[in-house]
Amino acid sequence: SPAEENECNRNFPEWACQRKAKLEHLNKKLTSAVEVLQEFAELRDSNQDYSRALAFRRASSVLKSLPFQVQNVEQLKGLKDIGEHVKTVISDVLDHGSSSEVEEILKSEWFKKMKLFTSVFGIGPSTAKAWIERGWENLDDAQKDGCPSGDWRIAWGLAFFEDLNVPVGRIEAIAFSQIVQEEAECILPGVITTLVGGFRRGKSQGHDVDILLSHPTDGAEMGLLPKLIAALGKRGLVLIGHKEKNSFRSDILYQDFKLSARGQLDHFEKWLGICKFPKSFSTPKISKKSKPEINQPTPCTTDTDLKATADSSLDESMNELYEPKAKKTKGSEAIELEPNRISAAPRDWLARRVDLIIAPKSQYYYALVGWTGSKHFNRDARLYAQKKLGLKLTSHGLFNLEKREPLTAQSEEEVFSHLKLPYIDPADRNC
Ligand code: 8DG
Ligand code: MN
Ligand code: MN
Repeated sequence: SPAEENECNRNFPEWACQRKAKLEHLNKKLTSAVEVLQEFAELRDSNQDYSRALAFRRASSVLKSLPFQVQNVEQLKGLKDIGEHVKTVISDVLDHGSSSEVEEILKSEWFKKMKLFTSVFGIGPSTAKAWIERGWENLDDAQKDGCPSGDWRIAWGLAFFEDLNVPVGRIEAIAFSQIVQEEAECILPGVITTLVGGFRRGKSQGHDVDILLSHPTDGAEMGLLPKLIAALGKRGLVLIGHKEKNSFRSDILYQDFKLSARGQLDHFEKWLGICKFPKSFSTPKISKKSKPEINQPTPCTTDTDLKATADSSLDESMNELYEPKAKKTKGSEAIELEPNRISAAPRDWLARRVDLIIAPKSQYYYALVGWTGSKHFNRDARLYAQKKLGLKLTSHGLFNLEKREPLTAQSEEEVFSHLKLPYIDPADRNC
């Protein structure tokens, strides 16, 4: 009833991180319209401020958490994140089935090109804009140019564009993370492997596979990543990738309150890359014969010679193995040649984006919240922590900048209780 709805709006929690937002909600038609406006603003204003995009993001986040289906804009009375612009769009969708403003954006050549270009791994809005300015119409134009930036992500992102734009299924993601778990367990017994990102929020598909690794003993995780990549490489699962060293520094963290200019980026040791997922990953055998094999301990590919290379020398040899040969010659032509040759060859695997993140146990539960997302959940929780509690929240921890001390957590629940927030299940963080 209208009275109940008004009551509900009055009590509606101000922050997205205080609300439950499931994947399946009641206002999808409205949120998909608002999200087009958000995406358009995000792409257009990429080098200025995101405030317009953010306003749309907040509005769609509110719609996702509403306990009723909106049939009339009157029902939105009292909800502070739903402004006049959004109300107009919603009325249009409710009255005519679509919004003319949204339809115009979807039809615009600029938007179509920006969407296409930014869907390439390694391409953000500013590069996409530069490509449009050069008069490029499609990915062939970019291919022809031979990736002059020399960025391995763009070269491989273009070469495997089709594979990478087929959504990763949940079954594949689980199959891969089980292999990661097995290999990591051989290298570092007791390792904790968690499938994070959208899959942990219950999504059935994603654009990549995010896996967070840790160990009950703080510091034991050091040195795991290069060995893990080598082991996955030995199993023929690695195509290309790049390791980032841990760059977390508490002295810098405590210097000022600015929520990192790098946005969601953190300082964990990680590997961002492209893996080869055998096609069998997405069609797991269900024959009786294969069943017992699953429970048997899988032989490790990690053998003694692999262990022997586990020190500093490994970094060098790994780069040779998993980066384009051209890295040495610096020739842009060679960078482009290698991925194209591989992508054109007949193959029984799909290229898939994978993020492997290493967190020490002392930061693990914050890393878990951060890497579970959603991005908007993180953004909102960080802003809430700053504005409401005067604390700085990142994927590394929750910090009191005045006392110069972190609030440590031994569980995800404790992260929420430090934040004075009700615990929100990962499936309810799709805001
Ligand atoms: P999708 O892959 O299903 O499309 O969506 P997703 O899984 O929610 O997004 P994602 O881009 O894979 O990122 C997963 C979460 O990780 C997201 O909420 C943001 C968070 N995150 C951090 N630190 C970093 C970082 O340094 N880089 C990136 N890309 N994401 C980070 O907490
Ligand atoms: Mn993801
Ligand atoms: Mn990711």
